[in-house]
Amino acid sequence: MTSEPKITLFDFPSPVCKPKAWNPNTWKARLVLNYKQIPYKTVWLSYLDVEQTLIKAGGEGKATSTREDDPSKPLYTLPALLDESGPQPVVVIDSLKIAEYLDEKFPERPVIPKKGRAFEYMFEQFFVATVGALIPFPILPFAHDIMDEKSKPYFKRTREARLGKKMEDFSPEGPVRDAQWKDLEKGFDKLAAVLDKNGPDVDFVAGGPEPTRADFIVASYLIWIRSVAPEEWKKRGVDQWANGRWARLLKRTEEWQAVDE
Ligand SMILES: N[C@@H](CCC(=O)N[C@@H](CS)C(=O)NCC(=O)O)C(=O)O
Repeated sequence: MTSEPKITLFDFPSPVCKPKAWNPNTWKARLVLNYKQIPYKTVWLSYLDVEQTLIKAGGEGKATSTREDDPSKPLYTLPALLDESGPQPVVVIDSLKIAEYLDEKFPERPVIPKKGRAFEYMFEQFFVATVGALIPFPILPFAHDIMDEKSKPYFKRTREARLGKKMEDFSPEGPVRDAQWKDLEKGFDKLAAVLDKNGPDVDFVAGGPEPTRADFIVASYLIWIRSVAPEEWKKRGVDQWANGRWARLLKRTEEWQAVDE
């Protein structure tokens, strides 16, 4: 008889996507758990239930950011992890903190290696500046459409406030959307140009045979885009971008993309 896993990952479900995990931030944690072969279960939450669930689990005071509409209030975000293996439950919020916690607790198959650690930390900022910043306008409307019904009005309102536009105007079909996707391709090309410095046939950012968290960051955003906007993914030929580098990364990380649904 196998016992219930002691580790829980909190994630956002999609009633439409297969698998139902779609969010890039939570994928960053899921890929790490899967890669490290740590038994865990998923608890699926609506955006509206994140705060009360994490507080109830023992995460009060651990929010890592503040609400945009009221910076005096904490903003509880996913991914979050609950570890009930010890005498006291431990709640960890934030994908980087989760990776650090898991590497500490399960040192095998580290995702933030001891060597080149500074570069590993720098990579996320480079990724956000080069690629991440170009994603919200073309992708958020698709993300909105595939998420659970209860989350939709909250997501729409908060993302419209963040980006200063009605969601209908984020990515109107035609020249505006076409230009956004071209820019996104160029951003990914800039990333590919840097990764090419590792030499031909090297798929992973740190240059070794095993992935690190940096690869899981890139893979998480690719999984996000492909799962919420599959038609656009095909139409824009993302599989062919950067000589197939991104399609290759998705293939190479496929074994860690399992979702317990
Ligand atoms: N730096 C955090 C970012 C997490 C994050 O922003 N999560 C979003 C997912 S879209 C969230 O949970 N937002 C809650 C909300 O908007 O209320 C991480 O890497 O975990």
